[in-house]
Amino acid sequence: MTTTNIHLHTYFRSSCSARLRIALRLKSLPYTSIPINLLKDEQHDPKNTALNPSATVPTLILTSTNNNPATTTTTIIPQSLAALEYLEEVYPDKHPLLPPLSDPEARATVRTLANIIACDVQPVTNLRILKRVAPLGMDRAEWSRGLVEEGLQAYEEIAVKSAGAFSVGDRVTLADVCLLPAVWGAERVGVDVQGQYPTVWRVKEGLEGLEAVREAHWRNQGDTPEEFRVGF
Ligand SMILES: N[C@@H](CCC(=O)N[C@@H](CS)C(=O)NCC(=O)O)C(=O)O
Repeated sequence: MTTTNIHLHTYFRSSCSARLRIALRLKSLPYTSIPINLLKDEQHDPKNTALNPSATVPTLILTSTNNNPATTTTTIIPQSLAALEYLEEVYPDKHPLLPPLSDPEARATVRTLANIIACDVQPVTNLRILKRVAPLGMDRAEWSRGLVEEGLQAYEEIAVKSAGAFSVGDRVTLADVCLLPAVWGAERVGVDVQGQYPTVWRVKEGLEGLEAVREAHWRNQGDTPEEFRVGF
């Protein structure tokens, strides 16, 4: 019998890490967290960059063994969307996070929404970008706020047509998995999510009611400092 152990390089406040934490919990896949402290620059430590040449989190590591150690295989995925798609392909029946293949339009909508967050918003509001704009006299929160608002506006305009209980229909999808951590980030920089994006807000409220999401919440991680554990 083959056993797979899963490790996740993660930082409690990293939205990209939270995507994986939520997906792993929804799929009931146990994993071990390896904290990488971005504020201590541990993402640039050779122990991290050996696995993640982009010097980021998350990194998903899957080690599969059967009774013969010579056949142990290790899969290392240092990009969150690739890791989410991998989990979907390898564990499609465990809480599917994409609509069925028979509905390519809904699958495209899920990927469109996920990409708004993962390709349009997160890269330009990432820590390494904030470090570069700060010396130019730009306020970090203000920089992020405008970019997050543009992204959530685009998300809202699509989701208002596609949403049921969640962003696309009534099941949690990869779109939601990307959205929720982005909303947590938006709240941190003072975006009025509830007032400006009613569909996004309703979906966020539904997601936060799920046990798997509570377990994956940024306030509820092993590396979350005590002062942020409010409510958990
Ligand atoms: N495209 C990458 C982005 C990863 C990324 O930027 N992660 C952030 C945390 S959400 C990070 O590690 N930032 C560290 C830095 O900017 O130095 C992914 O989706 O995995």
